[in-house]
Amino acid sequence: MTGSKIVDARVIVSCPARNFVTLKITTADGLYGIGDGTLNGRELSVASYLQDHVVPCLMGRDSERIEDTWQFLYRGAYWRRGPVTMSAIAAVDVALWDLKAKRAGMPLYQLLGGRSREGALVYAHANGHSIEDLLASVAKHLELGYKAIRVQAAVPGVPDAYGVPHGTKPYEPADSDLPREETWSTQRYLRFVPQLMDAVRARFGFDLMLLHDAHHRLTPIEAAALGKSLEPYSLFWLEDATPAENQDAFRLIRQHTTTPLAVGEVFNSIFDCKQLITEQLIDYIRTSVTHAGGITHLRRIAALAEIYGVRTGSHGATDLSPVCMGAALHFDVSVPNFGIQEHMPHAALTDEVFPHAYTFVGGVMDPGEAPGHGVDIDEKLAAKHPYKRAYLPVCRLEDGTLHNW
Ligand code: KDG
Ligand code: MG
Repeated sequence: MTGSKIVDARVIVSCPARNFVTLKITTADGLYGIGDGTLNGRELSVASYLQDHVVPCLMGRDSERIEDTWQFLYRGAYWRRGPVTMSAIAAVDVALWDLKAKRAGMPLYQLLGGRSREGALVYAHANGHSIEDLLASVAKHLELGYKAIRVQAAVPGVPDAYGVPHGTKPYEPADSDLPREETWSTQRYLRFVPQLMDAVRARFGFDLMLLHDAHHRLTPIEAAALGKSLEPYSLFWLEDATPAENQDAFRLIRQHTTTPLAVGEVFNSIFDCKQLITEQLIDYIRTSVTHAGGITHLRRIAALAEIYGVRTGSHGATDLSPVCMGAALHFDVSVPNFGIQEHMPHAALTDEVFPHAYTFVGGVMDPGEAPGHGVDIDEKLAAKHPYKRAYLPVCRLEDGTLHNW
């Protein structure tokens, strides 16, 4: 093990256009691997978890022992699961997979069993302040080559619909120094979404794969009604119809609609989706490399999902760094039950700080052939962009209630 012994592990917190937590692990022979531990709005908690509690345990360990290190960090801590813990474990896990693949001189997907497909189908975000605005955004994304598009538009009479940009700025949900409070009307939303889908299908037809995100804002029966009302528009999926702490809720939604269901961007372990998968209550599981314990744990979730005909559709918003995107694409091209990958392009400055081998062509992304996961970090440039506190918004119903779903 001499060469593969871990001799350094550094946590790099930076804000090139948005906050990211990156872990860089170096071995005795001078190789290094990189992992993402970004948890939107709670970045410093993961940084501390890594710095104060994980890094000391990594020194002197054999970087080749990925599975044992995962088990050591997960079971050994006594306190299992949770987004902070699992994002920290993911940062280590992805850095170790990166190192192993670099040491083997192979792109990571080769270590995961090789390609199951030539590229990963991705979906883009089209947003609008109105239906017309949204249609223009869909047209723009079709021109860019996307075959699958998520559509969200401002709901008339609702001042701040989540998933829609403020003013002319690119969409970024964590946009304020303290949480901004938004007001939400489920009734207006439920009336509006079928009109929105109708306009999209009327303009662009049915070849386009169409997705929509309800952002956990509905009760089970409201979600069932939405799924039913969207059936004529043949969605690729309806995402996060309800929060899924209560996995039973999806049984009710499922009984009422054939609209395909996706959920899981906030899940961090296989136990969050075990019932959803084994009872075939969903069609796509959205767990990501970073928030669900790295490649090692995401492979377990995908393997369980495969048996039950559930496909993967990993979260890929900009708060997951290019390191996560790189690792996700290696996972996507290798896993047999891949469905789709979310693609929200990063800002130019983010891409500069994280040079990467992955590419987008014709609606599909490719992880590239560089050894490892193919994503690096320019630490000098990252250091010029220090952390800035930023929160996701908080949503209230019109009567002021915060937790009615
Ligand atoms: O951190 C939260 C964002 O990643 C989330 O709001 C984006 O819902 C989202 C999505 O589907 O990308
Ligand atoms: Mg979402």
